[in-house]
Amino acid sequence: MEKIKKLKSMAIRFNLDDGLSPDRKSIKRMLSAMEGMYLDNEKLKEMLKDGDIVVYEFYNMGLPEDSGELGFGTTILYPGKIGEEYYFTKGHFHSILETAEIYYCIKGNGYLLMESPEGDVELQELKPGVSVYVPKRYAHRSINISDKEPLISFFAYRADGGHDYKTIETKGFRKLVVERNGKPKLIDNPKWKA
Ligand code: M6P
Ligand code: ZN
Repeated sequence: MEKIKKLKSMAIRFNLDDGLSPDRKSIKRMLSAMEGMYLDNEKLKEMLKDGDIVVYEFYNMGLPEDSGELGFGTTILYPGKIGEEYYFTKGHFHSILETAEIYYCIKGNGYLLMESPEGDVELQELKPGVSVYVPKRYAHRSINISDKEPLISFFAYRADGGHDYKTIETKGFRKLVVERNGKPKLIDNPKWKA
């Protein structure tokens, strides 16, 4: 009889002010890891000359990646722009496409951009106290539209859902959120490859 591995409960602290946890190490996504994802890649490379930057950081609790578990943690997306494009997370489909995700915004102001393989696009505003449901099948990317505050959200998804970056890395999202006349604007991605 296989010995059932007893899982222990755990209490993890996420600071409401900066979203960081004193109990776990965050995974940092550097600007150098975002090459080719922004419209103005020349600008990105120019910015890198002054040194690499943490664009966002998030947590993985390292729980067993099975359908009965949940992946959860915070994402802290720092303020900034590359050309007219606000900082964003890479964005991904789940490797098990039919798995959803929830976000709960703790601080800042931004958007959650979502798109299905069939081309449906959904945009939801993220601000403190707002929880957003990401339906299964939808790729999702957070976008920080503040010029001074980090966008901090708590998330949870099925632990075996996985992350498929390939599609987004090669094709990008169909839509982008850029700053025009000082305001966020949803535009078609001129570089989107069908
Ligand atoms: C959210 C969640 C995580 C994801 C993180 C970083 O917090 O969806 O699963 O890893 O954002 O985004 P990405 O994986 O697209 O870089
Ligand atoms: Zn996800």
